[in-house]
Amino acid sequence: MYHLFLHSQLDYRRDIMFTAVLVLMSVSGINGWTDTKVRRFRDNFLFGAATSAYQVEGGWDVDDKGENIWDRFLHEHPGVVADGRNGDVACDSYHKYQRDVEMLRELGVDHYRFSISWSRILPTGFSNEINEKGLEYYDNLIDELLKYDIKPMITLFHFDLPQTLQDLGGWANPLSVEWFEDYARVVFEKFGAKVKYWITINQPNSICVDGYGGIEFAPAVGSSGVGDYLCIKNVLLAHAKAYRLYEEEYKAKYKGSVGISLSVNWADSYDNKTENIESTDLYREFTIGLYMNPIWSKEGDFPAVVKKRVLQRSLEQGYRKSRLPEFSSDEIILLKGSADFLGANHYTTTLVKKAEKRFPSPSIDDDMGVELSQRSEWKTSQSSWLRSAPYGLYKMSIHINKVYDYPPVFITEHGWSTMRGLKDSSRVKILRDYFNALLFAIEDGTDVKGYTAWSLMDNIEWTAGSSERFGLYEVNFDSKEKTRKARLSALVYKRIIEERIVEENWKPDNLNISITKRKKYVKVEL
Ligand code: PNW
Repeated sequence: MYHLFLHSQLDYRRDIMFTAVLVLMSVSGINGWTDTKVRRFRDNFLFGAATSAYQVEGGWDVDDKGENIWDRFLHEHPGVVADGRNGDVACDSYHKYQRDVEMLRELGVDHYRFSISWSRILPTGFSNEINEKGLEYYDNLIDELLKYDIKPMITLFHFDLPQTLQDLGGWANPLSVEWFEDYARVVFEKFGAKVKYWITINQPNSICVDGYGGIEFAPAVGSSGVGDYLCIKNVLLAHAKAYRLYEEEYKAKYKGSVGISLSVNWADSYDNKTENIESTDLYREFTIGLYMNPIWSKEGDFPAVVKKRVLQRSLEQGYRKSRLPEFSSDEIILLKGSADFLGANHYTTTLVKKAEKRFPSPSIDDDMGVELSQRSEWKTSQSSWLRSAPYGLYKMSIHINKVYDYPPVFITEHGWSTMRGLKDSSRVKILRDYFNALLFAIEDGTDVKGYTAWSLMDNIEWTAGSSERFGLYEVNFDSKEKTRKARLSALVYKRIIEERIVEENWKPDNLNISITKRKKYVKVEL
């Protein structure tokens, strides 16, 4: 068994056997790993925690903040939120950021990933009017982090577009590319000297597929199979423009790095039938390739199979050209290589089968023609879409290495949802299992710079409100103070950060957490 785990980068057989071992282990419920080697996270591996502006800040209309699409969506449709709780107050981090930084110090993390609310600093959406009070909030937060040697990692856009810009079509309008670049310039100008890790945009697939194609996410446009593709093109170009802006005007001076966070869940074929294996390849191109190919592939552009498929369906449906818009040759060049690292948001794995039924058209579902499921043996969370399959993190990493030639990766999100309660043993198990899979991925050559837990604390889980809790800290939303308390997983995470290894049986004596001195680690060069 143990030769299986010897270091080799491209041993595909090993990859398959590894998967088989993990599947067997997860199916049979065996805990732990079959070899005895202790794998360590190297000293300069960065551990962090993440949140996003709408989900934690609150203060939705204070100090001249402008309205954004999530404010509007949940005010106009309160019924869409599972428990009716929206982001008006959320965790009140707008007023409680010092407590947030205290929690980060308790955990002993190296970095904090948070996002800036565009309409808080540019209330009109444009850079004609800069809200100093909004800037001051982020400046205070950044200074508080730096005071304790915690690196800020800023996401410029995490779903909350200014409503003024949505009124002009939002991400479906090609001018959104310029609007975003202007906004990015304001932020780089103000915070470039203090912040070295930047993420332009979080999860284009959620923004576009759920918000423009579907109606489950703000702005709920519902332009299925058309608006989603327009949005994807513009969001990717907006990312690239912001990347080039930093590269040309700030990089030499500030030496920071800029990436984009993509949803990179894994997808496996339901079984060994050729048609299902082919459908799985296609599904990966639609969910990973569509976003990665323009930036990381040698030839650039959307994946050829996706272009072919959407064109074919579009013509059959009577469109004169493909519903997937084209990139010009200049745009292809602009996008190629426009990231210093891949921000990987990885949560779960799905199984793919060729669809027997037809989907309403036009739609991405119809273009892909696949049916999705998950194994019933995989442990369930509080979110319907989220089951635990740690081997998927390993397989996703190997896939990306093979197809995109070992890009530098930062895990910018990974997490697990529970109900209320401090004894979150399911989250502890998932953390350990996924860390083990990550250590294997690193051993097999994946260039992972760091890991960011989603989330530092319970927050507004979009339309799930506070019914699905992702926090290492529990938040009491009913209290005026929005009191935060460490969960068991917070203590386990702290221990992993300290020891750099995963100890299957470690338990704290109690749930008290306190600030301890952090070791000094070597600076990471991305
Ligand atoms: C991410 N999926 O969304 C978002 O970036 C966060 O804002 C969110 O709170 C967090 O994950 C938890 O949901 C996702 O279906 C939404 O696999 C859906 C999926 C993954 C991530």
